[in-house]
Amino acid sequence: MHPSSTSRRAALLLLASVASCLAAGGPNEVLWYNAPAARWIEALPVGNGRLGAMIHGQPGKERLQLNDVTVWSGDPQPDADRKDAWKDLAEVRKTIRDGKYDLAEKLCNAKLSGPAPYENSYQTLGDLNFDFTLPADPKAVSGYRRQLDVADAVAAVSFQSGDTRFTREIFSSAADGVLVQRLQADKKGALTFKLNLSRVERAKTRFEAPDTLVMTGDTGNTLGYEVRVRVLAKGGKVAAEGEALTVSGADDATVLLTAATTFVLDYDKGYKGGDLGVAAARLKAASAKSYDTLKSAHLAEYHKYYDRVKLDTGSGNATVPTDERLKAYGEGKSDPGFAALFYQYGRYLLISSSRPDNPLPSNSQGIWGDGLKLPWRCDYKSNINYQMNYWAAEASNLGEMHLPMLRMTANLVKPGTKTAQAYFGPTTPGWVVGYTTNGWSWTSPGARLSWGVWWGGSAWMCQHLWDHYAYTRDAAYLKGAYPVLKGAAEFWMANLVEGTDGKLITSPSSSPENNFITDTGIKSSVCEGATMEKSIVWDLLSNTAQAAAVMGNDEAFRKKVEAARDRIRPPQIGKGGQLMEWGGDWDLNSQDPHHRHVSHLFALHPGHEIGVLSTPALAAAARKTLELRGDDGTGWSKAWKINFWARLREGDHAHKLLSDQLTYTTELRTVMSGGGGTYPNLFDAHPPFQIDGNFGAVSGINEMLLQTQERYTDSKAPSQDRYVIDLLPALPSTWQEGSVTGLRARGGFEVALKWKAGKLETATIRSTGGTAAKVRANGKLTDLTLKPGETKTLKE
Ligand code: FUC
Repeated sequence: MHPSSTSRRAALLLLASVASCLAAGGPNEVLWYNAPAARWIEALPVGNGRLGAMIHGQPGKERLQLNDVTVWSGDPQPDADRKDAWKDLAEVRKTIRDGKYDLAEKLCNAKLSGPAPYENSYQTLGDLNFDFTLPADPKAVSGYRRQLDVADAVAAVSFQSGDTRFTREIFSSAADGVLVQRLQADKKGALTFKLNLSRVERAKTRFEAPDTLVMTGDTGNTLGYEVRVRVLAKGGKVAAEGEALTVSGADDATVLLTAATTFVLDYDKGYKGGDLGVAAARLKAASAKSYDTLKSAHLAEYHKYYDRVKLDTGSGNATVPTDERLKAYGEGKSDPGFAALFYQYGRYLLISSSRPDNPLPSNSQGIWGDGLKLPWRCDYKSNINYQMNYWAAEASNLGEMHLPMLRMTANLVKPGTKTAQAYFGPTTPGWVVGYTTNGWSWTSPGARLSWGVWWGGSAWMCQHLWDHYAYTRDAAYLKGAYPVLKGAAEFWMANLVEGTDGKLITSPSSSPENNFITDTGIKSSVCEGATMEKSIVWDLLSNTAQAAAVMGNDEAFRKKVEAARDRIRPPQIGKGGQLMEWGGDWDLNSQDPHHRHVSHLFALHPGHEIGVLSTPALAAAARKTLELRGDDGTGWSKAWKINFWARLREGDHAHKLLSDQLTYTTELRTVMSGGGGTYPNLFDAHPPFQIDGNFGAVSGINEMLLQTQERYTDSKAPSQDRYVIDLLPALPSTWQEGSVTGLRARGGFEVALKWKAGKLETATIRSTGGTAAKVRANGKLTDLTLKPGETKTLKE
């Protein structure tokens, strides 16, 4: 029977009032749904950087899937390099120089690859399972709402069962190191449930007290973990029954969960030594605080980061549930506000998976992996994915969230030194990392081409080390980071080879995961002078030289670095007008012209060697390449293309890619081309779930609104790095009116912008340490000088 219109109205009013009392965020800061998550890709993530949970919001049997960023299987593999591989390097290089690319590929696979199995994976920490006794059949609940308020980092579930309304609120607090869930009902004594902790393997549970369950276990020889959960109930009874903790007839209950592992990010200690006692200490401390106290501390800590950026891209279709909103968006419904939600959700995900003191950075599923063997081991693939995770960190005013990535990069120096010497010779200076790394600081190459033998990882990671300085101007930080940059630069200065044109290139060199066919029909994935590695090395040497100039105490080295950089073969334009991917002009022969990697455009983004205004011919070639590659791809591939088109100053095309990415999908199978899309919980789909696409899209939106990669020399301070602050370089025409506050610019500035009728109206620039810049607004370039802390407003 249909409910009468008055009772339907009453139900809607109730829902609206529940919604408004639950949500503090604006309409474009809340993900909400009117049904529980039936699948993991519908569940909502919370995290305090390290400790995460996926919330399904099932009324009857709820599963909180748990994660800790350090839970890696297996053990470190310090001897995964091929011993004495360097002895074969000269032969491989000669084979390539002789044009025997197919043979060179075989040689690389046999002699320069990684011999060790690469099997360790990031893993789930386990599950916290609830079995609720409700007044009515759990399938027959009404007034259901499930939401994630990204402005507060609080998830909530609310529904009516029989005559009782139940509400749950969950957050993962960095302030207290605890996952907190409050369960409430609007009738006294209505809370009756059982809970237990479980993990698919290698776990034991025990009761510490009738209200406290403990799960301990390991993932191999190296990593041990401990999870503790305690229920603090008002009224009713709490008891231990078999494996489960039972609560009967409570008025209100708070469930606290803590975790600890033995992981420490320390190569010399073998990644062991973390104190499992932290879980008990945190649980005890949190148990002594009220729910309200825990929540206020969480809100204060989270708001400190989240509130720095506000984005308004226009009104939105926020009155429909988020999964329907996503579908409608894909079907073409105008919803400019949706971009702001996706943007702020991405910032939320970064804060929630990469707090400043995280022992490891956000991995390819952030911290939210469900299973023991996750896609691509859920590692830190350094041929795009690892770096993309952090593209948005600085510009989105979350520079501290970058720190775990910067620390892990520095920790790769020791193993990367061994790898450098094994593959490039015992006297080779510096350190190197290839296509990937993992929780155990893997630096070795992979088993074979077209992915495993590529050496651009470390130099690309170093771009992040430099950028943290470029945005923050933190001189003490730069002093610590400089030796890491210098080591990466020294490695490459010793290992660039002279091409037949006398220019410096890398060899053997590949272009991540792609291959080529020469004009004579040789198919291979290895040549000399492929574009990406040399563009990355150009970037590394530029940044290292600039770092040396700023520090002012390594002049002789700075000069050598600049001289080497200036000898690197510049990007080449091929016969199709495209930017050449390979050492030869073979792009047009490709059997896979729409390949998802667009590695050879590194110099356009995230590099700065190519720019529309600084190198128009190369930028036109990059544009041609993007046309040839097309807009298809995987999630991260589309996200990268948003950034590329923004750098080309074509906001509408950038926005088209963003819209393509915001296409509803539930595909879980691995799709390598023609994929992409967004899951109902707004996680990016490669498919499968890969969080790089979320972060890459945030970066793409930053690049539409503000670009600061263009450098210039300041005659008054030639040793300083100076940048052009480019306002609204790629504003899409659908965002006619809007504003943003709190974006960060290289050189030490914070920028707020307002635009109307697609044109900049005002820009407010505050110095966060920077004193000079050039500002480009509506095509005009002007000089800006500010004192530290000073603000100027520019009106058009
Ligand atoms: C690289 C990409 C894949 C995937 C994997 C994690 O190998 O080519 O598409 O993103 O990393």
